[in-house]
Amino acid sequence: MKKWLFSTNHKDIGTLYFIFGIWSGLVGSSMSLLIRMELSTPGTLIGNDQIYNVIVTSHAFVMIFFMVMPIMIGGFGNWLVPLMLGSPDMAFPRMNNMSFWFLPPSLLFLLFSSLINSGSGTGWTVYPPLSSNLSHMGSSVDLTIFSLHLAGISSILGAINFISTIMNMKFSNLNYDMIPLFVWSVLITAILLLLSLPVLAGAITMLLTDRNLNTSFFDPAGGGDPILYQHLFWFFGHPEVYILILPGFGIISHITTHESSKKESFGSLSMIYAMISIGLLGFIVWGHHMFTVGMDVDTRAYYTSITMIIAIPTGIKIFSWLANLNGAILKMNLSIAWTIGFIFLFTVGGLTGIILSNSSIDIVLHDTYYVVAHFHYVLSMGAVFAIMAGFIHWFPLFTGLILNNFYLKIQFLTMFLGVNMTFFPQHFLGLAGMPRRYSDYPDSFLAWNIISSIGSLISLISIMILIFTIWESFINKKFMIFSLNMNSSIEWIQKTPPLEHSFNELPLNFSN
Ligand code: HAS
Ligand code: CU
Repeated sequence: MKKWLFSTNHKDIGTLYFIFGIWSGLVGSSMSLLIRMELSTPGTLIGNDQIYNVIVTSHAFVMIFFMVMPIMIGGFGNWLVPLMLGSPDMAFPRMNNMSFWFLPPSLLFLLFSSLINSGSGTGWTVYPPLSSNLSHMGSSVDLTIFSLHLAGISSILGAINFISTIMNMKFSNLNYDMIPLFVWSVLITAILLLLSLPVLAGAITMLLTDRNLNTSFFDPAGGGDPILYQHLFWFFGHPEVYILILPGFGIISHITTHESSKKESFGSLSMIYAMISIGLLGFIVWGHHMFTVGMDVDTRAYYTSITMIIAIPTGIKIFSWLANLNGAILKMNLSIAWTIGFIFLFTVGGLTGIILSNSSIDIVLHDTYYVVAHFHYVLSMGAVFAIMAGFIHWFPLFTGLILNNFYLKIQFLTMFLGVNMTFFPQHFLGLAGMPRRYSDYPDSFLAWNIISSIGSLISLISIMILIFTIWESFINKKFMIFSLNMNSSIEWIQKTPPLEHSFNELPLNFSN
């Protein structure tokens, strides 16, 4: 057995997470292309609606639990948090390795669940009664639930590790207000994970016993209530969407500061408070996913108002990033291109979120493509753009190698075109009433769907260029030279003030 597979070193484990996340990203992208192929033609291509829904469900799970979370928290978090804190490793290095190794079997269970019986065509929300044993007999949904249990254990262990590391292993004279923003974002993300995942675990375990042990938590015939499941799911589900974006916020803060050569992030302390507010508010807005269940008008007013309040701390972040960039002479390298792309397109997605938070509007738009457009703007163009920016920014640190700038430029332009062409028309489809999670649609929706599907093919080309660029870098082995000469490394340090403790060791640590 290869030794590094069982390594307890935070960098090795971070690299394992990156490899795993990139591989899952390819799996999830393949599924998304199947979805777009089905929808590029009216009528049916796959020929089986259950299979179509299974693909939609797996696409969401793979992208959320096996691509974005492992790369952002597992990859960037493990690599950078100890370095930025000046600590030798994570607090529990062996548990860190175990967190990673829960994921491959979890992914396998998820993928196997679609190979046995008729698969889980429940959507990532797994609502009963669709997910109960009448509509989904066989063991697919049970296997999906088990997969989520494993992924949940992995994340909870990881969260405990990050919280312990950040609170106990930081440089002794590093106060909390001096901790780099990325580390803060990971700390808040970890707390969100620790508080929300057990609720999901409870909900899916109750579903499991409803399916197999004759309980009736969610079955009115036995005195239960399917709405209870929705409350439990979204008490996890809404914090989860901020789990997916907060580490991205941290990455963007670092890159805007670094690229504009400023001494510190604009409004560093208010950025910390903004992230804390987003984290806290994220726990009390879940009802905006359930406006159509028949809530009374006061409850709707509450969820609408409290949801809109999240625009305030998020606006503080957007405007602080812009202030960070203000007046800077930017060398337009590719990590800043992805960063500016992030700021613009994440804002577009955030604004459609504010529109959806209006309960009366949401009753019309719920379960339409407008929602799909909203969350792909904040995820495919928010989370993924932040990942790309961070990956390009720190690739030389992770590997010692340089990525070819020309290829990266083509890749950025094709991706920017591809994702916007895929998802912008989905706003129109949603407003026209096209529902999500159906494989067929009236002919009047054809034109925008074709444009959307062509956009997805352009994104596919972009992903291929990215893979080629990474391959080319490893093959050509162009090393980044970090000079041991004090002056030049000091210059590097000065451009990245929050990292000064860690980057002192930069030239030496490629191999350990
Ligand atoms: Fe969302 C559904 C509302 C942020 C992800 N969201 C989803 C789903 C996902 C998701 C995955 O209220 C679908 C789940 C499913 O499968 O059913 N979302 C919001 C709001 C915000 C928001 C208000 N979402 C995110 C982030 C995500 C994410 C971040 C992941 C990364 N979302 C909703 C609602 C639904 C929803 C409804 C349910 C829809 C339905 O029917 O199912 C906010 O956090 C966004 C804040 C950001 C901004 C932009 C920057 C702020 C500036 C300040 C000025 C702006 C102001 C607003 C003052 C607002 C620049 C003015 C308003 C104007 C219109 C001009
Ligand atoms: Cu939400």
